[in-house]
Formats: sequence, structure tokens, C-alpha cells
Amino acid sequence: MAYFRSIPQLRKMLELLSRDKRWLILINADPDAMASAMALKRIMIHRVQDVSIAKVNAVTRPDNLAMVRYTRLHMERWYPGILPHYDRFALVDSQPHHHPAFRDVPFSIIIDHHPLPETQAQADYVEIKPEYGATSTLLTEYLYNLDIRPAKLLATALQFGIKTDTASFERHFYDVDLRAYQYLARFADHVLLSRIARSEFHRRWLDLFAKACTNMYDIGSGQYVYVGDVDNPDILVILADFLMRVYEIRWAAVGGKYGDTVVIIFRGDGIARDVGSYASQLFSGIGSAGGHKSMARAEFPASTAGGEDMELFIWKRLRQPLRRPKAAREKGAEAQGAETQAKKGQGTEPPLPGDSATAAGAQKKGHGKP
Ligand SMILES: [Mn+2]
Repeated sequence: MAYFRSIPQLRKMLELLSRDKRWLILINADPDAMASAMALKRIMIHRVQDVSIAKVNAVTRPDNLAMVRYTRLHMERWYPGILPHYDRFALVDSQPHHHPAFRDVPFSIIIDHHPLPETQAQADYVEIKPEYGATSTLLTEYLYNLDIRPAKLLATALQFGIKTDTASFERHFYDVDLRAYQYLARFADHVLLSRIARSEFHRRWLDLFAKACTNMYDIGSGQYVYVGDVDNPDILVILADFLMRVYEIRWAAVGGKYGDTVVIIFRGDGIARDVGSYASQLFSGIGSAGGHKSMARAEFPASTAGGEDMELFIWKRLRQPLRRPKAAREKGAEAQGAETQAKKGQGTEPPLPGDSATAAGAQKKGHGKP
């Protein structure tokens, strides 16, 4: 049984490749785009005079940087004057309307899996398959159809492309993505793949991890931490996700200041507390806040605290009494504990780390009372 569909129209793509032409593959660099570009370059390399890859964005995520480093991927940086250095252009994992830099490029090849726009892009060879979870899946089919056995680094890159775009097969994936992933496993380096996928943090973030781990305050069944100034609010998401990997932590609120804005990221198991309604009840009055049961975010101007210590300002707010949903009233759920604590806690300082037993005690006493 063949692994993949046969693609007779691929011949049309090969006809576009000639030995006297210099090709540039343009991408908006993410793992799927980078792996797809590597695969297309592999298809082109012995058929054209020269082929390069150029990215229109900077790669900053540590796992993506790890992919670039370990697969020894060389990419040019796009600049307005780059086009005259090449004769032909290809676009993978994007369509011309996705980025201003792509708009006026006369593409010969476009291969993508994002939804189709109303007017489809024009090129000599276009294949856009929204029913694929990753462009890497498409390119794996191309390699298979062309009898090109992917080398170790290319196979690993393609696997990482599929893994990323399908969130490790937790969303938007199809049979063909699984088949491609499975096929690539024969050629890929599993140790390298997990090294890339697990390169999740930058070294400069470790100070914030240290701060987060040593400055946590118990709030009912959850944890609150404020890390101060951050150069990108994404680190707050990473910290909150990290805390949720600790068995004892049922929900977490991680706050930080980004410029003049205070951002608080909420993460939870979706059971102990609906963090979406929690965030929205406590913070929508002073900024924007909301989310769903297990993920939420609040943002407000730092000036709202009126000069009060921000860590304390947020802590007080997190302990304010909540309007309790009916279901929670019936169950005598956590909101009650929070109310009891808030009354007791008024005017007091946040408990020091290690002082958590007191808060937990208050929480326990709160349970079961009418
Ligand atoms: Mn993609």
C-alpha cells in the first residue's frame, strides 16, 4: 500500500526548474515554514543553478532557534533589494497576502495549507491544501512521490514542522499528517527532535524562573507571583504554563510589567477555579480581562495602582470577594474560601513564602460553612 496519494501535477513543478535559474524560497519563518523550505530546496538543489531561503521575520523562540542550529539551516534575511539577485521565487507555508514583503513578488511556486482567500494567488504552480495540518506534510508527500529519501536532518525538521503546527497532534490534524509523521520517523533522529522541542527557555529567563519559584503566594488553591518588569509578556505565559506542570498547583496567576502595562496571565486545571470569570470579575473594571476556564489574561495601565507596590496591589485584588456562580454556591466551592480569606486578610501583608500554612488553614476552615 502506498503511504501517500500520487501527485501527477508535480511534473509541472519540475518543468519550472532549469539549470540556468537562481531560485529564492521566501518564508515567514516558523518550524513548518522552515522545514518546508528545506524540503523544497532539497527538491530543487540538483535541478537549478542556485537556491536560497530567505525569511521575512526574526526567529526568536528558543525551540525554533534550536531547530535552525541543529539542522544547520542557513537563511538569508529578506530586504527590499534582494529580489534582483534571483530569477525565480517560491513561497511555502504562506500566501502572498499574508505579509507585505510577499505582496509584489512574482512567485512561480506557492505551496501552502492555510485557508484560501477569496481571490487565489497566481503562480505557475500553486498547491494550497487547507485540509492538511502542516505544509511539511505536503512536502513529505512531494519527496515521497519524487523518490527522494529525506536525510536525517531534513526528516527531523519536517517532523518538528508537523509537530508544531498540529500542537503535537492535539489540534487541527488529519490522517495524512499522522502518516507523514510516521513515515518520517524512519529517517529522523528522535533524540535530536526532542532536544529541539525541549529547548523551551532562554538562559536570560532563568532569573525570572528563580523569582517566580521563590516569590509565590498562596491564594486558595492557587498561586500568585509577580515578577516585575519583563521585556516581553510572553515570558509570563511561559512561567504560568511552567507552574501548571507542578502537581500541587491547581491554578496560577503570573503578573509582570511590560512598558506601562501590567499583564497577568492565568492558567488553571479548569476545575478548581474558572480563571476566565475570575480574571474578568476582578480586572475588567480597571482594564481588559477575560478568557476561559483554564486560560485567561488581564491587562491594565500601571498607573491604576496609584503608586502602590504593584505586587501588593494585585495580591489584594486577587483576594477580593467574588460574585459566585450558582453551581459554585451549591458546591461550597473555592470562591467561599477566597471570601473568608479576603475578610481575614484585609490590611495585612502578603504571607511570606513558607507562611502558606496559614492561608491553607483559612481555606480549609472556609469549606463547609453555610
Ligand atoms: Mn504551517
